Amino acid sequence: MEGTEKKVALSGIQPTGIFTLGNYLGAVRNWEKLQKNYECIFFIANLHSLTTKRDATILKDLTSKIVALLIACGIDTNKHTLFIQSDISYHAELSWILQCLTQFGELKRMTQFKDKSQKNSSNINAGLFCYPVLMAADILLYNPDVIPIGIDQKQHLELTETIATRFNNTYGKTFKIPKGYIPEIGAKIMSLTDPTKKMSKSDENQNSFISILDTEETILNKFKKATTDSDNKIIYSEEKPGISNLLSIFSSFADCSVEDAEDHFKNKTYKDLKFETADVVAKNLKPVQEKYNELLKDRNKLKKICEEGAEKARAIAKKTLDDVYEKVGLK
Ligand code: AQP
Repeated sequence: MEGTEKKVALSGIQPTGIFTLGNYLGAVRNWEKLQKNYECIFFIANLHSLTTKRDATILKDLTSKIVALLIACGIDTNKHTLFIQSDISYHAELSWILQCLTQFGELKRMTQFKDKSQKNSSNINAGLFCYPVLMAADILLYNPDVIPIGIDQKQHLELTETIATRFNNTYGKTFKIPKGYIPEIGAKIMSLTDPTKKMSKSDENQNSFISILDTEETILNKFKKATTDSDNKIIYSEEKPGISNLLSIFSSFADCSVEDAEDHFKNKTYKDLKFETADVVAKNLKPVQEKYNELLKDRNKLKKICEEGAEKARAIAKKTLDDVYEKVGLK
């Protein structure tokens, strides 16, 4: 019935590694919650992951592992759409058209491009530079209402808004201007070893992140080694990035506010904070890990789920791209 349709939420994750607590708290956990009130479209952004050098077999393997992990984290593929980006060639096609509407200077300003080229100075490729335009295409193909993201993607989403507005102004109203949905807590989980940097799944230092599949023992060991500071006050403050990060993680999993977490640790030590955070993280991840191990036993089924998802998504994307082709004069 017209007017009663659910709004659409869309988000993606790169298969660059088993995802971390950062990806989970900043994105995936919110995806799970959004399913109640939105029609959701989720995808594995495997085209994006080619911006860094990788082994084809590993990429393929990680892609199905991420599918299993998302389902284990509560993505309901019976009700919502999950697909693999490269199964729909329209993403790359729209990306090209949008690149022709994006300025070099706009892409040069992207902080993620600057960070990633600094981290990987021997492979600053054009794909890495144009990544935000492919992201704009990923979004605009589906005209979603809301995009759940971590703070690190905010600048890219703003660029999507700019490109969409420019396209609409040039060729007539085509794209809905998407809105970001950034969680209050967990929007930016920081590295455990350097809490001034965000936690990333492709960080070479394994101790800097908690992987969703880490064992209880590994989780505890990583938290034990987490960088803190030299006083002993458990408070959330910009001057205490390590402690603030642990408090964010604790409160996200203990389902309380950061203030409640500060109160809980008022007369306790850094050691208590580390041990209790490790404990609540491990307890919450255990059921996800069990479900993941079960799901991974049937990779054909995972493949079928993604094929069905791609079929649904392709129909929406085709409609948008046909409209775009007509508007720009390609059809
Ligand atoms: N540390 C983080 N805190 C909160 N949210 C985060 N996200 C990523 N890191 C954090 C959010 O996770 C979603 C999926 O991210 P992605 O895999 O598509 O790309 P990314 O942002 O580049 O994530 P990584 O882990 O840092 O990957 P690599 O190491 O491959 O570059 C996004 O919504 C993101 O905001």
